[in-house]
Amino acid sequence: MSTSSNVAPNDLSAFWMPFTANRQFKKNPRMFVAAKDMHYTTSDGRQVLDGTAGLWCVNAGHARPKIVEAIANQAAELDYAPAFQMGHPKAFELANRLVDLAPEGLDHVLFTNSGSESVETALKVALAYHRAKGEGSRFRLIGRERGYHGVNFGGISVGGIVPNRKMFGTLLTGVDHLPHTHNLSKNAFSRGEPEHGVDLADELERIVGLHDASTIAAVIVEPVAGSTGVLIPPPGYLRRLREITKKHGILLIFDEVITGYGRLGTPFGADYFGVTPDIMVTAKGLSNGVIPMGAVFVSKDIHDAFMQGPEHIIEFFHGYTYSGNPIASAAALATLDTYKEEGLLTRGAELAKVWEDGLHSLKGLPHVIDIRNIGLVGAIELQPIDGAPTKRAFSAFLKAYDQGVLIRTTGDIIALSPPLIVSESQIDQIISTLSGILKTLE
Ligand code: PXG
Repeated sequence: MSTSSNVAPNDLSAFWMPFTANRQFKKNPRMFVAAKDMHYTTSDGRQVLDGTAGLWCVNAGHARPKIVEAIANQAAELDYAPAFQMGHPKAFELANRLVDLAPEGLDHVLFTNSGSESVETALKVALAYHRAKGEGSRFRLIGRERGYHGVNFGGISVGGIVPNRKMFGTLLTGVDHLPHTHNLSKNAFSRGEPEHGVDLADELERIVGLHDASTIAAVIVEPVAGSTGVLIPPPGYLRRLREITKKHGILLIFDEVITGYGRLGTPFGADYFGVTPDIMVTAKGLSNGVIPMGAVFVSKDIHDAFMQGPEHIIEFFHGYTYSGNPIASAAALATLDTYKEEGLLTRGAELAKVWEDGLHSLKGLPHVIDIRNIGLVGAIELQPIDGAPTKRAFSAFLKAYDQGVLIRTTGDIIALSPPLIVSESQIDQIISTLSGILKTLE
């Protein structure tokens, strides 16, 4: 059957694709034309199992009926309402639902359209909060090496991605970085949280000692660093960051763009690790990846610090044309319904053991130098080819795609994060496909 959607376009040059090897892709394009539940359909009619939930976002699986219906209905009923000085009911309903779901104390929500925008929003809230409290000398932001916080200037400044630091000029000033916690020589092949490295949290004390607490506004970390290859913190590490930040009046921001909405087998990473930040950054799984949306949770203390002065004054000079957009709000509400009805926000915990055993069965295969897992996230780190880093993992990606499984690679690390509806037999399929591929890699 030929429909307009499964005919490949004949000129791919105009679209400059994001984070893609454009010239290579356009010589040999890989196109999806449809998706349902755990599978994509390619333009040549093949089924591909989604081992990555899109880009870590389609947590409830593809084309889920409630979400599809909610979007269609909302588009017909109220397609857009101005976001500034006007409201519509679903944004308020969504904020209430999110606050109920979030760790206790995170009582207010600002809406954005992406993880990157959520990060910028969180950093700006942090800076403006201290100013509102009369501590405007707190201007410094502390991130972490190998942290990924999206692509905007604040996010790439606090992030620890080398190409970003190399390519885009001076970035924000007044930023420092914690060391990352990845340590293959001590922690390779750990199951779940790795044993060594909790002391790396004490580096924050060193940074505070260097700059003085009175200059530091916030620390931002991903509870589990996703994009740079699934770097899992050692037990007690995040708790220690919480203690140190609290002691010095520094805000702690968790970037939960990946760890939010069930990825670790709990609603949020904060729940998994039993540590509540002052600000929690989310996106992706909030709307199941279907419509761009992000949400930034803040504590009552932060919110209330802004609610002063004359009532006609705008309290926080920030927001987007599409903050809390009606269709995105409807999609997110239907996503939360789907998560709840199917128990998806905790399903990762039920599957974690099967997932872990499957992944670690790949130990000993050629080039595999580490395997990591937590919740429904996994990573297989490969020894890079001498002089050609990333090539080995990318060739695994291409082979997996040909064999009907979508994986992600970052550097020479294979990252896996299937939708939370994945079945045990689909986990087997991911593992057995990878097993076959790892045996044949150059
Ligand atoms: N923070 C974190 C922790 C992220 O993982 C962002 C912010 C930015 O979100 P947006 O929506 O602006 O892209 C992210 C995004 C990958 C991959 O394969 C990861 C992301 C995006 C695309 C691919 O690792 N993370």
